[in-house]
Amino acid sequence: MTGMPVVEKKLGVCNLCEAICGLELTLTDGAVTGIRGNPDDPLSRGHICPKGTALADIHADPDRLRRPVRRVGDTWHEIGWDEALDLTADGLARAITAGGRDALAVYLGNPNAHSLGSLTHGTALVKSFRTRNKFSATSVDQLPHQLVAYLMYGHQLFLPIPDIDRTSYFLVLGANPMASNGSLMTVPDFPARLRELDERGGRMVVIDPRRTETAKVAGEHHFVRPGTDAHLLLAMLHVLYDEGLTRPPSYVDGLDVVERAVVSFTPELAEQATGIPADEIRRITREFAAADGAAAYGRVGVSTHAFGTVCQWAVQLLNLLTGNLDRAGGVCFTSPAIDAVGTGLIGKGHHDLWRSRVRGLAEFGGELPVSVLREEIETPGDGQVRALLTLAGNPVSSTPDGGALDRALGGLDFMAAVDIYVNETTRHADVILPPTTALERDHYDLVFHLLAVRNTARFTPAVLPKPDGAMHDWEIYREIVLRTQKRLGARAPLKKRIVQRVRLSTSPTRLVALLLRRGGSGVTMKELRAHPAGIDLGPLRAGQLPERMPRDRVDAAPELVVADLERLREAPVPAAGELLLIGRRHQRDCNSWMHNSVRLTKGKPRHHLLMHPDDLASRGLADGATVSVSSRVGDVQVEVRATDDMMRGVVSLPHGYGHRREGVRLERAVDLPGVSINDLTDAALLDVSGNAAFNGVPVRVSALSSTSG
Ligand SMILES: Nc1nc2c(c(=O)[nH]1)N[C@H]1C(S)=C(S)[C@@H](COP(=O)(O)OP(=O)(O)OC[C@H]3O[C@@H](n4cnc5c(=O)[nH]c(N)nc54)[C@H](O)[C@@H]3O)O[C@H]1N2
Ligand SMILES: Nc1nc2c(c(=O)[nH]1)N[C@H]1C(S)=C(S)[C@@H](COP(=O)(O)OP(=O)(O)OC[C@H]3O[C@@H](n4cnc5c(=O)[nH]c(N)nc54)[C@H](O)[C@@H]3O)O[C@H]1N2
Ligand code: SF4
Ligand SMILES: [Mo]
Repeated sequence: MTGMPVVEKKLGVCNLCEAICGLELTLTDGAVTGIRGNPDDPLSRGHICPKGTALADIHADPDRLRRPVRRVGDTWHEIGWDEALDLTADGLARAITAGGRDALAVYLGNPNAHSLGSLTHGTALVKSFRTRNKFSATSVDQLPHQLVAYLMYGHQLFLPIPDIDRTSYFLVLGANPMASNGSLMTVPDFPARLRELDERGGRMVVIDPRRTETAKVAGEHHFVRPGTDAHLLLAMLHVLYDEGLTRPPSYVDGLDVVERAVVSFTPELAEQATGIPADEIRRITREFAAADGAAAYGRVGVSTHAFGTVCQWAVQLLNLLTGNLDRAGGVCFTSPAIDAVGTGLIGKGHHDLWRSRVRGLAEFGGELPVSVLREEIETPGDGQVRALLTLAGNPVSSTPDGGALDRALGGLDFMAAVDIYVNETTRHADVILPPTTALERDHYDLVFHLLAVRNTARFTPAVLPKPDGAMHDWEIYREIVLRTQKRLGARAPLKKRIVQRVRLSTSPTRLVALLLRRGGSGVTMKELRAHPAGIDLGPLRAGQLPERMPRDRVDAAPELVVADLERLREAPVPAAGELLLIGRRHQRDCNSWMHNSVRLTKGKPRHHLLMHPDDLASRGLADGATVSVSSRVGDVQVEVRATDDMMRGVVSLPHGYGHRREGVRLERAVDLPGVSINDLTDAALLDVSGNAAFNGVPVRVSALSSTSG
């Protein structure tokens, strides 16, 4: 049949990172032939990055799973959904029956936060297992933020967001929004907002061991020795008290404790630890305090390090003590159309209700630190993990000492994965259940509106129809719950089971409509459908505290955090010859899983170990050489690139590389050069919250087949 191609335009949304950009897609005869940013989106205002365009590649990728697969030895066989779901339920139920509830571990990966269906149905799935061995990307990411918000404000996600559109002083520690587009700060068009900040006469100051893309466009950048930011932040608090610059609000307890705690953390001590001159620390503090609206913000660089919790606490205090909490141009709380925090949809959190079996690490919000997963699998005894279910996660690539976890997964009795690829982790599964992908499902963002720099709401119906014989993630989750429970014998009363079945069978979209009605913001599903680009609800609101707080008063001095200052005081300085390893993100990488896209991986390679020329020279190494990098737990060989963008004594590798493991079915990715940084990171290096300390890992770099450091 011949004829003119049918060309349509449809609005979509990118779910790859926290920026949640609005998209305009061109479909030609039903296939995606173009993607651009939607200029009418009130939050993203037309912004898009190269990954947004690559959304079409996921959909078209021949390596993406479209039917469930079952592994028999080393070969994969496509099977039907019924068989796959039964296999999964059989395997999970068998493990639970044999070893008890805790014999099953669950890992929820990053994309769960970006899928409406996972958010509405994933919690119910995980809860239904009642296992203590619940893990997620939280403990390799933002756990310190959640713990601090819980301890200080009374809710794990009651987090103030930088009011970047009105601030005049933006202090950024350990974040690279020019590449990442923001995190715990949904800020889709960061470059444009930064330009506006500059035009207002404002200033961005960046603290980072690497002169990053963000540092290069900042008014000021300071190198900092990895893992030492807590010293800088505490010295800033010290200066505030010392120079009488504090003006805290009245609804705060514990400030006397804070004042005493920071006395000994002088700028001079901070200079020794961080490498930033004491006078500079004093100047930055005075300028921050004097600014007409200042916002301090610390992200992955200061969350995933040994003092992540102290850092996030000190960031909160810096804002609070200078009167910038809940202030226009400071940091504010969002007012989303569905307030998942205020309505209790997301629980306030709890801490240390139980501990991990082997190492005795505390849970937070029902999750254990994923750094203990390997030992829980390998250590025999009551409660040993014998089966694993991963939901959109790739912990072999993304958690510390992934190499050891990789080996441990091979020894499980059973593993199932809800995932769209056979990758470093899922290659160990007995069965993989692939859900529909982002373009095929409805979306409303329950998480990232909550964390955005502007209040907006947007509902996006699926761009493409659900293919025949496909299942949405929430439908897969429902089936796993129901089928596993059936095998375990129905213990709950009939009425309860009926309620559960109805709840699990209610679609995410229907739930969003109900939540909107309950939310009282005035925004309805009907209105959202009539305005598919999104509805603007205005700038962040100031002056909402203490009324909106989860509890009456802020606790400025949680015991757990204050006690951790002792460990900071005693933290060792790097040994001679030792370098400190940090991570990095590139605008065209997406954690561990978008490397099968030609569009994102062509061009100049970017997997290198970055190192200062002096550090290369002192080891007799040449720019471009393949070097050996070793840590306490492992070693890798990788090409090195000399750059004075690195601080001396610090080296950097990107995470999410190194796909060359046997059995991975990602044709393009496995050919990509690079190694996994997490073959070097150490599951023993942790923050007090249990969060992984990826940054500041001591390593030695040497010529190949040489032992000198
Ligand atoms: N050294 C070091 N390690 C790090 C970091 C670092 O900075 N340095 N960053 C950490 C951070 S912040 C994070 S969030 C974690 C992320 O690490 P993970 O939580 O493991 O998540 P991803 O690496 O994004 O892997 C996503 C997985 O989901 C699958 N997937 C993609 N889309 C879908 C979908 O729609 N449905 C389903 N079911 N599956 C899907 C992919 O195939 C892949 O297996 O990594 C952490 N690891
Ligand atoms: N393009 C792209 N965007 C992403 C992602 C991606 O993989 N690719 N991942 C998404 C996810 S899951 C997340 S959580 C966010 C993360 O968002 P960001 O936190 O903005 O991301 P990073 O680029 O990891 O920034 C961490 C920075 O900390 C620095 N750093 C390392 N150690 C230290 C230290 O000890 N002190 C200080 N001060 N700095 C340090 C690093 O050099 C780096 O520049 O990005 C999201 N967006
Ligand atoms: S910044 Fe890029 S990856 Fe992130 S939501 Fe926007 S288009 Fe997607
Ligand atoms: Mo993350």
